[in-house]
Amino acid sequence: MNRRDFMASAGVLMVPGALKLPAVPGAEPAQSAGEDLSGIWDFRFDPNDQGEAQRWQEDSGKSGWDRSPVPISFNVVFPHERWYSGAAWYRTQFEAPRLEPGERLQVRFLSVALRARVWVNGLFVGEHLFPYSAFTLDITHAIRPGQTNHLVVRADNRILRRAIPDLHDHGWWNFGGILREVYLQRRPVIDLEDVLIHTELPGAAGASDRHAAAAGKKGWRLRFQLNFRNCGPSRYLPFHMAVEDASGQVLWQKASQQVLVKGTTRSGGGGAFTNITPWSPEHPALYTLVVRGPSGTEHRTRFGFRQIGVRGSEILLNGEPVHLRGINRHEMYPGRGMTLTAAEDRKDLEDIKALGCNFVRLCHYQQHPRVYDLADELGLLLWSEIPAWQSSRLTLSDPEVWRVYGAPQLREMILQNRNHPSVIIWSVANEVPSDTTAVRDYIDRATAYVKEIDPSRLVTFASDRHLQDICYGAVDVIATNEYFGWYYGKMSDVGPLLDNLHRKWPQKPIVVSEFGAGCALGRKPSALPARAFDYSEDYQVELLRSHLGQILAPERSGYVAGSTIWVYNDFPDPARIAPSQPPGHPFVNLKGLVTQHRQKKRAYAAVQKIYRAHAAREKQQAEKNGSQRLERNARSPA
Ligand code: ADA
Repeated sequence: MNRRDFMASAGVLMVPGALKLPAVPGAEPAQSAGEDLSGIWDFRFDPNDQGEAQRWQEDSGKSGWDRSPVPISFNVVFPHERWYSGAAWYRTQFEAPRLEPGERLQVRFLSVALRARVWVNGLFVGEHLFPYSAFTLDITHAIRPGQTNHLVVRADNRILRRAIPDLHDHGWWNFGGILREVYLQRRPVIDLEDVLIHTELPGAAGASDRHAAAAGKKGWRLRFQLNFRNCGPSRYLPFHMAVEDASGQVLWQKASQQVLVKGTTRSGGGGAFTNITPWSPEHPALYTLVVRGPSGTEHRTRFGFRQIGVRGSEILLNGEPVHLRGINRHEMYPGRGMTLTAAEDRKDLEDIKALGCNFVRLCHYQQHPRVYDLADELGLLLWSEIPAWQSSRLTLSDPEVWRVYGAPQLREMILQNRNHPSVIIWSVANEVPSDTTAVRDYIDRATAYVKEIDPSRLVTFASDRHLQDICYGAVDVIATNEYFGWYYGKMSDVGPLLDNLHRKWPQKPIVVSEFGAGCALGRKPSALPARAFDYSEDYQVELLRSHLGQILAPERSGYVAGSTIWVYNDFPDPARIAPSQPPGHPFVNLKGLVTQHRQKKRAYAAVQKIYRAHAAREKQQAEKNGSQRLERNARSPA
C-alpha cells in the first residue's frame, strides 16, 4: 500500500447508499511505511530472564551489550545460539519530531517472535503476545520531541504450554527476535486509518447478494469502508475519491466535503462496474482506490475484483469452478532464518508460478506483507493461517488461550490482509485433535469468529484425522493432510480416502492440503524398488506422480478441488533427526521440491509437467463450457 501522510485536516465522504459492510471491531492502521529503523541495534541475550528486573529498559550504557542487525533472528546472527529459546533485548535510538497538537508518533513492528515488550525512554509502551502479525504502539506520550530517544525491545521465543503456538509446536525452527522491519510513523491529526474493500459478483457463489442477478443487476459491485480518526477539533474539508486501473486511467470518481468530528468516523462508498477485468491467476488485474485531499496528499489501496465461494462440492472463483493447483511454502532461507529479502520472496513466488501453480498455502503462519502483495501481482491464490500447529486439545479448549492468543491472532491476520484479492482461505489450525468434541468447539468458535470479521472468504483448517474427523461441519472446505506411502499406508490409498470423504460429506469441496515425500538432492535409492525413507529423488517423484494422478483424476474433478504439495522448499525443522533422517542433513525437512538454497530436485520438473497439463485441460474445458453457454444463449429465445 503506497501511502503518504494524510492531510493535516480532512473531512469525510458520506456516500449515500454506502452498503453496510460487516462491522469490524476497531481499525487496523494501514501498513504504511514511515521511517524504517532497520540497521545495527544494541543487543544482548537474557538467559536468566533478569533484564526487566534489572531495568535494562533504562540502561543507556554499553557494558554487556553486543550489536545485531535488525531485522533478523538472533538464532541466525549468533550461530552458536541457534537453539536459544528465551529472552533477548534490542536497543536503538531515534530523533523524535516536534508534533503539531493532535499529531501522534507510533512505532510499527511487522514481526517480533514470539512475544515482544517495548519501552521508549524507559517507559513501558506496550507488548504483543504472538509472532507473525504486525503491531503498532502509540508512543506520543513517551517521546522527548526534538531530542534523541531510546527504543528498547525485549523479545522472547520460549514456546509456552498454553498459547498459540504451544509446546506441541515444533513444525519449524523457532526463530526468535525482531524478524521483520520496524517503522517510526508520524500520524497526522486526521488520519485515514484503515480501508476495507469488498467486491462481489452479485448472484454468483460467495456473493452476499444472491438475488441480484434475478433482479437484473449486471456487473461487479465495489463497496468500501473508510475508517477515519480525528485527534483534533471537528474539521471540514473537500475530498476526492477515485478508482484507477493499472494504467492510471480513472474509471470512477467522486468528490464531496464533510465535517469530521473528533474521534473515529466510519464512512464509505461504492458503485457498480461493468467494464473491468476480474482478478484471477490467469489475469491478476489490479485496481487502486485513491482517497485524495486538497493539498494532493493521498492514500492508495490496491485491490482486485474477485469473488470466491463454494457451490456444493466445488470451489468457484468469479462464478466458475476452479481447481487449486498448489504447494505449501515456508518463509525461510539459509543464513536468513525467516527474514528473507524482497528478491528472495519474489523469486520463490515466481518459481511457484512457473511450477504451474495457481495456489499457495502459506504454511503455517502469516507471512511478510510483501508476500501477499506479490501474490496479488503474480496471480497466486493464497491460504493464510495462524500457527495453531498440532496445538493440544487442552490448549484449544482453554478460554483464556482463545481470548489472548486465538481471536486476536486471527483478527490481526485478517485485518492486515483482507484487501488482497489473492487471499481466498483463512485457516484456523493445522493437524489438531479434530476427532474430539473439545477441538470441535474451537473449530466452530474460530470459524464463526472469522466469518464475522470477513464473510467474503472461505474458512477451514488442515486435518490429519481423515474419516475420524468430526469438525468438518463448520468449515467451507474439507482440507486433508495425507502421507500415504510415506508415514503410513500405501500410495494407492489416496483415491479411496478422497472418495470416502466425499461419500461422508457430499456437499463439501475437498482440498488435499499436504502430501509429499522427503529426498536429498542427487540421492539414489539404496535398493530397488525405491521406498519410503530412502530419501531418494526417485521415490519422491514416484510418490508425487501417484498422489497427483489420483487427486487430479477427471472422475474426481467434481469434488476434489485442490492439491497442495508438501512443500516447495526444504526448511530447518528441529524434529528431523536421525535415525529417520539421512546422514548429512540434520534438522532439515527434506520434502521440498527445491533445496533450502532453491536448487531444483527432479520432482520439480515432474510436478511442473503434471500441473501444466492439468491447467491446459482445465482451460480447454472452460473454453468448451463457454462456447456451449454461448450456443445455448444463441438458441434460447431473446
Ligand atoms: C505435518 C505438518 C507439516 C510437516 C509435515 C511433515 O503434516 O503439518 O508442517 O511437519 O507433517 O513434513 O511431516
